Parts: sequence; structure tokens; C-alpha cells
Amino acid sequence: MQPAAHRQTKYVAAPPLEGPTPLRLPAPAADIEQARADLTEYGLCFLTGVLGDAEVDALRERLGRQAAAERSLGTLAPPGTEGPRQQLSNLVNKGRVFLDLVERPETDALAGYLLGKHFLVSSLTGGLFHGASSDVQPLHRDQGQVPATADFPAICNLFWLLDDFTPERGSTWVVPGSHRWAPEHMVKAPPRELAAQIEAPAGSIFAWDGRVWHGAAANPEGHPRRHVSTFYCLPWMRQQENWGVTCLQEVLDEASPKLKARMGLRTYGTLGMVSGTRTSAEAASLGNYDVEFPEYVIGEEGALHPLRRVSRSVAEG
Ligand SMILES: O=C(O)CCC(=O)C(=O)O
Repeated sequence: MQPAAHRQTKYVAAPPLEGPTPLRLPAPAADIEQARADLTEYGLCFLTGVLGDAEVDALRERLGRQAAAERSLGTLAPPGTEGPRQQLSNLVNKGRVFLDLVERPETDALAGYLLGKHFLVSSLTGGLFHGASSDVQPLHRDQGQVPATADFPAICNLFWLLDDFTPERGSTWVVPGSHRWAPEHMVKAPPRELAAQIEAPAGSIFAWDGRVWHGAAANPEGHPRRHVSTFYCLPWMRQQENWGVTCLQEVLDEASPKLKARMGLRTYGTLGMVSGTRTSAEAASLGNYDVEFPEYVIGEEGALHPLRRVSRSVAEG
């Protein structure tokens, strides 16, 4: 079966591979065209030299401070805090430095290539090790919720590497080329022997197609191995994070139109509307339009219910 022509994106699929065999890892490259070609062929790429040293330092510092603060929350610490491989959720509320990654040209060049120009931020998360870990995450595909017969990327992940990723330092396991396997090999994880650990320097983007088998590795020496993950999906998919609930109002107030659209505050056809209450945005344009949160929603017998939004005010105690 040949891959379907993908009409909503410029993504050009490589032909399916015979059998569930892996390809080699692509070499890290500074050239965006090469990175896109690697995404097509291998389902992943390493775009080097994206973040300068000062940017890497700023992101490390912010991520480290946030991680320490979340660990100190004790019983209120969020899921993902326990254990030496700490995961940080919902970075949209935790510093502009993280959100800025969403608007970088490299994001449009890579995520836009796979998902088309209307792609959404599905989640914005981070990760680091603060101790040695022998845990190896099972191999999985990020678009596991999408039918295995979908022969196109519906998700893509951009890891912004804040340390050198090497096998000794707990770099990610991947199965290059597995996005081109037949649907019957997309359901049950392949044997670990088919996977390889990536190698790419700090400051790179490690990007992969949501169909690629991969998983987090052990980190026996407890190297910090820090990253920020900007995770994207097609505009007609459900996002991983419920932004409408958890994104601070002030973050949206300060966001550019492009960032708001990426968060889902722009309609895609008839999806993502705020219907049933008038807003100025709706009246202003035909087709896709920016969505505003209304002051109220209309209820039974025309009652006007004030819309409560989460804001920067801080809980007592
Ligand atoms: O941290 C990594 O190397 C990969 C993480 C991953 O795939 C996951 O958390 O689902």
C-alpha cells in the first residue's frame, strides 16, 4: 500500500518499509532541509546549533529552579515528581522562556512540515534527572491513540536538548524508520534489540514523528540530562493538556496572536469555537477566527453565568 497523499500538509511520505526492520540513526545536521529529509526517511532528526549557550543556560536554570520548587511541594507535588527522572507538566505557566520555543522559526519548519501550518501545542513539558536511574521506559508511539492504519504523522515531539544526549547519559531509545512500518507492527512494541540510543549535542532539537517507536532510557550515572518538550498535534486532534482550564488568563493576555492560535484559541473550520455567547472576535471575520473567552456563558432561561478563569492570584497558606 502506498502512503496517502497528505492534502493538509506539505509532508512527503517515504515509501513503506518491507518488514519491521530499523534503519540507522541519521547524523546530526545544522541544515533544516536535511532535518526535514531525515524526518521523512527516518521519522526523526537532530537539528544542531539551534540554541546558543546563553539560551541553554537560561533554560537549564529555569527548569532546575522549577523542578526544585515542585519537589518541595511535598504531598502537593504533581505526578512525575517522584523518582530520579522528574517530569514537569504545563510549562506554559512557568516562564516565558519555555513558551518562546513554540514561536521559534525552527518549530514552524519542523512541526509545520509534518503537521501543516495550523498545528496545535498539545503539551509543553520538561524533564531532568536528579539522581541515577535504572528504569527503562517501555517503547511506545506518541500517536498510540490514533488508528495504526493512519499513514501520516498526527503528532510530533520537539525535544530541546539542554545537555549532550549520549547513551552514557541516558539518551532516548528510538527505532529509526518505524514510522514506515505496516500497521500490524504499529500496535505491539518491537523488541528492544531493534532500538538505538540517540546522540546529539546540547542546543539541538531532536524531533520525531508520532509514529516512531521510542522510550526513555536508564541513566546509571545520574547525569542531569535536561530537555524541554514541545509536543504538537494536528488541528483536529484533542490536545494533551486541557489549556482552556489550566492556562493562566494572564499568559493568554500576554500571548501573541500566533501563540494563542497554537494553544487552540483560533478555530479550525467549525472546531474550537466558543459558541452560544457573542464575542467581538466572532463577528469580525469569516472562516477561521481568533477565539475570545466571553465574560459569561448563557444558561437556563437566559441566565448569564460569569466565566471563571485561572489567574496569577496565589492560593493562601
Ligand atoms: O525522555 C525521553 O528520553 C523520552 C521520554 C518519552 O518518550 C516519554 O516520556 O513518553
